[in-house]
Amino acid sequence: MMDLSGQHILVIGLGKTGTATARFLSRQGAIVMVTDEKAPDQLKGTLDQMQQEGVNFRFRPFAPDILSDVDMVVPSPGVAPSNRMLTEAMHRNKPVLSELELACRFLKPPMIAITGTNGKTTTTTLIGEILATSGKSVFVGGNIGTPLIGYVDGPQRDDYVVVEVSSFQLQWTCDFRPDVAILLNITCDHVDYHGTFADYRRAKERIFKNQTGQDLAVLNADEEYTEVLSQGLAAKIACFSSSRRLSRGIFLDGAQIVYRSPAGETEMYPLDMVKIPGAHNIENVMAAVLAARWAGCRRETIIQAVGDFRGIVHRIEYAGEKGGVAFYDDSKATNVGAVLRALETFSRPVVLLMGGRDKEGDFEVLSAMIEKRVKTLILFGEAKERIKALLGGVVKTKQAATLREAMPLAWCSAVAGDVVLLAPGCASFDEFKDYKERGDIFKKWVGSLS
Ligand code: UMA
Repeated sequence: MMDLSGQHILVIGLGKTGTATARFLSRQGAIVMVTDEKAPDQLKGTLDQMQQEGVNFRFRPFAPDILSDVDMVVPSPGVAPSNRMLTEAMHRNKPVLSELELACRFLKPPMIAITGTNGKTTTTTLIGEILATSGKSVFVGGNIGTPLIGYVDGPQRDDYVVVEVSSFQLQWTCDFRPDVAILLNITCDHVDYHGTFADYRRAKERIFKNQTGQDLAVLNADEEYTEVLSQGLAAKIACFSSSRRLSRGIFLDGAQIVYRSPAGETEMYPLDMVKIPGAHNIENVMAAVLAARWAGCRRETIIQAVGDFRGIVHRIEYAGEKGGVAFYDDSKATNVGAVLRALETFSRPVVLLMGGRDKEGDFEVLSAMIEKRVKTLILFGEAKERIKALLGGVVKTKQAATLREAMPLAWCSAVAGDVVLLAPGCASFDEFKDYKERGDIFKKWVGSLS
């Protein structure tokens, strides 16, 4: 454990992570400074709340000269590595630690960490459900909602912690070492933040960096990077595959999911226990089963918990039906890989709502799938012109300024038997607070139709 008392620590960003970090650091006796791009009057509610809670901190303006007084910097995940405060901190050789890194130095229970471009939230939640069904007490958090630093600030009495970790949180880790680390998949995302796809990928792969032979690394055998990556890992490796049989690990074989333990024993799980739609969800379930078996959960309990699991809100969520048209909310599809997965889920013609704030996604990757599944593409938001330039020639395309204006266009373009799918492939911030608000607006609109 690290002694933080008397250390001058700067927390950048006062969202969920920054406030939880400041609270923790203050209790540890650190001299806490906080800063945010926003002006103090915009943060008034947050600052008042922290004061009421007795957090001992000082607010400093967002300017590099405040770095001269600090021993360490803890950036919020949303602060990109190219941010001038962070480049200046690096320039001055100030240690930069993510909240995740700080938290893991104080964490007591064994940790299962999940990353990947898509499926993190589903897999994290499902592992939590399986462990709980098995009678184990568990904290589920991280990128999914409650930062890990908030957890280590408490009594830490659980048997396990299951954390969804993002590339943003992994970026500034050095000693972070999960007992089980799961990397579900990597496709293009967050290039605007990391700079390049290679940097994004390197950040994700940091999840395995400090693991030893006592730990477990869970990898997707169907990803081309897996073979090379696994050669460099110190951890025990367990793979999952939905396309081929494996001698160890877990794979899909017809109507069965087959698990082969490290000792070579075989266990069967019926595929129809999986109630959440889409081929990608079978992969998420397989990864979850590997983690659950590692934690000693029994096969029968796993089957029960997977069978009871109905998925995540805003993740290919059924939103209603009107005149034979089915509506699905996949507002959580904020990158191209997620849109691909959503489209793969449907065999019916799709009217696809796409757009929002561009994250420099490689939209052209969608071309073949859009040609195959989509009858009309409805584009909206800041990204609409770029998506139109890349995909407009593939299928019939319509445009609207905002999602709110695009939704009626989608309804007019659909006939009985079609699916209207909101899978924006972009961030929501040009029109909404977050993807949740975007999905809620969509579902409310669907509700108003029927
Ligand atoms: N800020 C700055 N400068 C910047 C960026 C942000 O001052 O350059 C300030 C903002 O003005 C704001 C605060 O920082 O006041 C917000 O910090 P933040 O964006 O890091 O958000 P948090 O509220 O701390 O939420 C973060 C995660 N957000 C991001 O990674 C962008 C949440 O994941 C996570 O649930 C939460 O910590 C708890 O762990 C959200 C997310 O979108 C869901 N994650 C990405 C994803 O899943 O794709 C990675």
